[in-house]
Amino acid sequence: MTLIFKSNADSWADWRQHLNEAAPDLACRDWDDPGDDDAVEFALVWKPPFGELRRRFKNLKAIFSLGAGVDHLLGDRDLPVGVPIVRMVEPELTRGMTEYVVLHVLRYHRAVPTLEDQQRRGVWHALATPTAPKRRVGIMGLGVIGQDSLRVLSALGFALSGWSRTAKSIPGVICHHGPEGLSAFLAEVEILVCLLPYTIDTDNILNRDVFDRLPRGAYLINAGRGGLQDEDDILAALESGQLAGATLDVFREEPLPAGHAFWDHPNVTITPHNAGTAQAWSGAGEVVANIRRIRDGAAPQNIADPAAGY
Ligand code: NDP
Ligand code: OXD
Repeated sequence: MTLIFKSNADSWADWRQHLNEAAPDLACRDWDDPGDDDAVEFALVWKPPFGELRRRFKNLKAIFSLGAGVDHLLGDRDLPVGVPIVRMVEPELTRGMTEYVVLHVLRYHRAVPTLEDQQRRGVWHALATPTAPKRRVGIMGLGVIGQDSLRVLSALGFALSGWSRTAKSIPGVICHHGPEGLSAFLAEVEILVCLLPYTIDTDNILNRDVFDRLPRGAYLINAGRGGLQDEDDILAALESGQLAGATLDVFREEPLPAGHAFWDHPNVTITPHNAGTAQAWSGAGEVVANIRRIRDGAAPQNIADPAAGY
């Protein structure tokens, strides 16, 4: 059994160590190492060059994404045919995403940007801030990460809404779904958190039309994908005051180009696509468990659906 690894964003040494510990019988090799490509049955990858998986590895049994999102794979028109693509679902990636969501929700909820501005200007002014039950947070995307974020926000007492593609029922959360449910979802949301995958249906979904349906002065947090956001519309909504602030982890072009208007916008917080990262010490076991399922003739867990795009 051989696994090939490819990523410019994850540590090969780390993953190799933890894969070896979890499966001593699994030979692991880096994409650029010499070896027999026909022996490779599994690929663990982040943004492999388009066309290469199919061209090089004729005997693949599964492609494991190093990220929860699989848009970096499904965008490849020349993928191996009939090989399952497995999303990265591992507890520490989920935990990191939840940490990010809670951090930035609380930051807006407690008006930290305004307090920091006051400090810079030497102003002592005790802002009145409501407590969590009087603040409605809305999450777009009620999958693994959206639901874990809701769990922690719920423990903090926030009023919660959610939006997904198919209908959901989550205790303590007002759930909406589909394009027909979007307006009702947005109407009351003061802090909008986007945790959607990037698909044909979600392309540019964070646009003026959506911002206009939020209460005036709402906040946006996007940790899904850059392709979900219309960046000119975000700037216009910030300019008009329809959005009071935006925290963005993902961008249409990454790294965010020098000179982009987001860089020094006073109401934009930028993080460099590091909201959550799969941890080798935790994720390797998940990958190996799926490899064992495949070896036992079962289907791996967390297969992406190419038709749905996630
Ligand atoms: P899941 O596949 O578990 O959940 C996706 C959710 O999005 C589901 O609730 C799904 O609806 C919903 N959805 C998909 N398409 C639509 C649509 N057209 N309209 C409404 N809802 C839709 O994904 P995860 O929670 O694991 O991850 C979500 C995304 O987070 C990833 O795809 C990735 O882009 C991003 N991410 C970003 C990271 C970062 O560091 N910035 C790190 C990790 C992930 P339904 O429930 O009905 O299927
Ligand atoms: C992911 C990511 O999808 O890191 O996991 O963006």
